[in-house]
Amino acid sequence: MLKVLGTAQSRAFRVWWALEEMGREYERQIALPQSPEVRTLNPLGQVPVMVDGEEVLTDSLAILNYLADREGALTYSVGTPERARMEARINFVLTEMEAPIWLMARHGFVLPKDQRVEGMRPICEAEFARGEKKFAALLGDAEFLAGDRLTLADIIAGQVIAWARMAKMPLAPESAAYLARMEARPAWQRAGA
Ligand SMILES: N[C@@H](CCC(=O)N[C@@H](CS)C(=O)NCC(=O)O)C(=O)O
Repeated sequence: MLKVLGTAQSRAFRVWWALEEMGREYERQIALPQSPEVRTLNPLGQVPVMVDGEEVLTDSLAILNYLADREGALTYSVGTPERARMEARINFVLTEMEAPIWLMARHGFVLPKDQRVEGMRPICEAEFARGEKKFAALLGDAEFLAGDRLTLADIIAGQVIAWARMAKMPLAPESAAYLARMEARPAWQRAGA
């Protein structure tokens, strides 16, 4: 059976959520970044790590693409404009929304104390707010971020906005409403249970 290592607060959640949406059976192994069991599988020590039989896969986006392409779910066919548009939105979320939150987290609690830089929070909050404005413009009145159904773009955006709320960032109304829609999905709830 597929096994995915990580924690609910980590990027492993997005893989668990996608697997729940796909209705795939899998095993969750709670494992902290840089723990011995993670380092054995991933020299970077990062989660998520997915073990699929003999194969060990790392990086949340690589894992999500692998699963979605294999299952023909939560994505569009390779070589179509819909796929390119979905990937553009994923890249946008990762670079303009996830990156500032992750930078803030790194300097807030991830890095060893002597490597943290003071004063990152206001910079990262402002960058995230800029990203949120663009997110609201991309989303418009749509329910989902890339097309008329849930895709990997939502799987990533949903978790990133949930991280922002966890970090007590003030959410724009559009992001808050979008997050509420994602959190109401039974698969999200199962993934976080
Ligand atoms: N690009 C990677 C980043 C993975 C990553 O940084 N994971 C975090 C947890 S969410 C981690 O393990 N950090 C520990 C470290 O970088 O040492 C992905 O999307 O999976």
